[in-house]
Amino acid sequence: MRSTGSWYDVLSENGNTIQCRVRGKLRLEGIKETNPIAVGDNVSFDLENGEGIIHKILSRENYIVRQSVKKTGHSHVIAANIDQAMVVATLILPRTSLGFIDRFLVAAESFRIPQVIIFNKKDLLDQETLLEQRKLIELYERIGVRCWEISALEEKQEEVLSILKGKITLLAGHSGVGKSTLLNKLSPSIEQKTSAISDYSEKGTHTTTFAEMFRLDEATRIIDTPGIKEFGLNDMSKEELSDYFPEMRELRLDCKFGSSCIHVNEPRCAILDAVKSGSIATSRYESYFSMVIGEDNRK
Ligand SMILES: Nc1nc2c(ncn2[C@@H]2O[C@H](COP(=O)(O)OP(=O)(O)OP(=O)(O)O)[C@@H](O)[C@H]2O)c(=O)[nH]1
Ligand SMILES: [Mg+2]
Ligand SMILES: [Zn+2]
Repeated sequence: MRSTGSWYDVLSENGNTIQCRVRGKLRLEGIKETNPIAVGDNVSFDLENGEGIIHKILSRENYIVRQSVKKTGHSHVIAANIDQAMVVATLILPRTSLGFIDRFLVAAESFRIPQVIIFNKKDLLDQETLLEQRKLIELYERIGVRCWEISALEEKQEEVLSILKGKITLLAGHSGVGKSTLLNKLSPSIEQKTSAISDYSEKGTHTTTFAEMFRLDEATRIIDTPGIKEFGLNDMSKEELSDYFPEMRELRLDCKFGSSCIHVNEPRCAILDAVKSGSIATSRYESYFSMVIGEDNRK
């Protein structure tokens, strides 16, 4: 359910929360990560004098990683075994870039985790920015991402609750977009700390410092996470990246170079043609391009 350093709060099968530690080395094959156990992981443990000793992490159905602050090639698993991934974005205070949203969507799409975008702080938008937001919603809904515009300051969050019902949802986004504020509105028993955006940088102040899973009801769980700057794209080749852009997935079969086309400057590339004709949004292609040529993604 949560980890604060070397201790883990684990929800046991009979519904109790057990404080657990890891003894010795625990490694999940093939994953280079800074944290061995993430929120959402299923573990098995033994009880010794009232405390749990974790000896095994069960294999993960999926996970979302963020890039480690130090570029060591290591990644930090934000959460594992989720049913849907929800990114909270804001057009102002702070402004979330489309590149950030698209990276998050790709990270989730690579495991076929359904995605939701919550555009928050609607109350702060002027008419022009509201129109810009509506266009974005149209763009993302066209590619199969559910979108909502909300103000987390409002008491009733029925629409958000209906999306969450019965699922384990990861809540992610930059610091200060209102993740914890929203969570507090979803359930009266949740009391996550929130704090104002810094006047100076217009950025959040990293109020939430570790990921934690909360229970809205028996079947509904939501994971609040600390604000992040960038998502990592793990183990992804340049050739497969366009598979995780739903609007490119089918089209790429028509590229002259077939599956080896990375849609950058190849002749008779179906993706480049679609960008030219406007059927693929320029902003989406720009995100794709920066991911495919960026060195940050690959070790
Ligand atoms: N005007 C307005 N302010 C909001 C809204 N949602 C959140 N805020 C404010 O934004 C600030 C940051 O909110 P938090 O909930 O702490 O943000 P967070 O995403 O949890 O940030 P981290 O924990 O640092 O990742 C707080 O001052 C909130 O009151 C909204 O819909 N409208
Ligand atoms: Mg928070
Ligand atoms: Zn191509």
